Amino acid sequence: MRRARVLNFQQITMPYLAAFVPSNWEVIHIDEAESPVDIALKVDLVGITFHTPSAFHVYKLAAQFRKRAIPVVLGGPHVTLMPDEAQAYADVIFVGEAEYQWPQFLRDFETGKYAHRYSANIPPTLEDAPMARKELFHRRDYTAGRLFASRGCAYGCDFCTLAVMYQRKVRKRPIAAVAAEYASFRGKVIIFWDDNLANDREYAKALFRAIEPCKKWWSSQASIHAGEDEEFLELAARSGCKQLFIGLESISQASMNEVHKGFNRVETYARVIERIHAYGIAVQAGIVFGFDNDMESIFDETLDFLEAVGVQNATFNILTPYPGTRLYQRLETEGRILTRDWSKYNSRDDVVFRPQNMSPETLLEGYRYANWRFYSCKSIYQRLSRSPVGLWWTLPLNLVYMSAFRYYGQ
Ligand code: B12
Repeated sequence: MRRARVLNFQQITMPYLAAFVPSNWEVIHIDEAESPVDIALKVDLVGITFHTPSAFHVYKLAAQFRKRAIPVVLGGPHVTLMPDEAQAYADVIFVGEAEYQWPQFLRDFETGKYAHRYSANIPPTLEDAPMARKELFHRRDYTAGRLFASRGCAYGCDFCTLAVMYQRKVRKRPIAAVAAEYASFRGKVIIFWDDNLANDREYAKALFRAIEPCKKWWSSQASIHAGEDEEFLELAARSGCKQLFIGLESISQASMNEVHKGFNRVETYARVIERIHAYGIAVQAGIVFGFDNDMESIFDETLDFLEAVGVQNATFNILTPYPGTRLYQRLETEGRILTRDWSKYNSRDDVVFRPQNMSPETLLEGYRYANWRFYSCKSIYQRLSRSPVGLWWTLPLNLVYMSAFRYYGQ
């Protein structure tokens, strides 16, 4: 289940998997962030994708369908990370990427004989990746343009599940196919659900040239390397890039080194952000609190920095040791995992491990304080006057977040 937030993002996993389903099958797509699941649905097969925080909820949902003898197929990040656990709650599980095995399973299902586990031993090429089926999007006007060009990340940071899920193998779709999907959305605002669009900057530059004529606006996640390449930024800006989500993670170099993300050089952050702004691109900083090297002062230090450089948006997270990651293994060995209630692995409302230099309560309070301070009138004024890039949309968005944090606690 995805809790509805201020910005309710279009889910593409199931509309994408639906594109592999034979045309004589009828597909119903329910996104729980939009509407509840009717467990009395008359269907032959149920497929569910989910992240770790939704695991227990999904297991209960699966049980309700299975009670009615409807087979349930589970896949997605949590299943890939915890296959043996998920297997107990499903008729079939998909471990890893499904491009090769999903069509095979659908054929097997039609014959009535199928395996209980399909594992992606070879990472799929994505050469023939189809477009997600838009008629299954919850925004039927297709203004919510969401797609991916590449998959995977070349880096192996301890806290990130990607290195485990994709073994650091970056794959790319053909540029013409991505550009065609990009152009096919009626709306103007597009998000690339890529893990790191700066993985292969030459590929990204060719993509930017191909999508420029569409005159749409887009945003994506990218590592800090995006801001070190002037040509990347220039072509990105020309093709309509309005914001880059940059995984800064921490303003403490010791913290970055500790989790093997030492390629983030804290002393370059201000310069990189300034350079991205110079191309008219806003920065959304991804920040994580709770590393072993974080002291209680980290919250104010981080906010002082974000305000001084004029970052337009930020996503704060509480460090969360997702199962399967090196971080999880280390904290488990050190006896510091406080709970295995996956619903608490949400990075926002709960601290699931014992931090080194503060109590779990201080970490949670510090995280809340960061959101509260970042989305306060004073901070918004300070940041957006320091760097008024895209003020016409960054200001309203900041105000929406401000009211959300104040009135809805999001
Ligand atoms: C888009 C996205 C989101 C979106 C939308 C989520 C969605 N379901 O569409 C939003 C912003 C809501 C989101 C939220 C969160 N996300 Co997220 N998200 C992503 C992202 C960037 C892309 C997912 C995507 O659409 N990929 C494209 C589709 C086509 O690929 P796919 O989903 O991987 O599916 C493939 C296979 O996994 C498989 N498959 C998947 N599901 C199923 C189901 C069946 C039945 C079958 C057969 C196959 C199958 O088949 C597909 C084709 O190969 C991924 C990174 C990634 N590469 O996965 C992170 C990622 C999945 N998210 C992550 C995290 C941590 C979160 C949050 C906890 C963050 C937070 N602090 O709030 C929340 C959790 C939300 C919740 N309550 O569940 C982690 C996963 C951690 C985990 N253990 O679950 C990832 C891997 C990012 C990372 N760097 O670690 N996320």
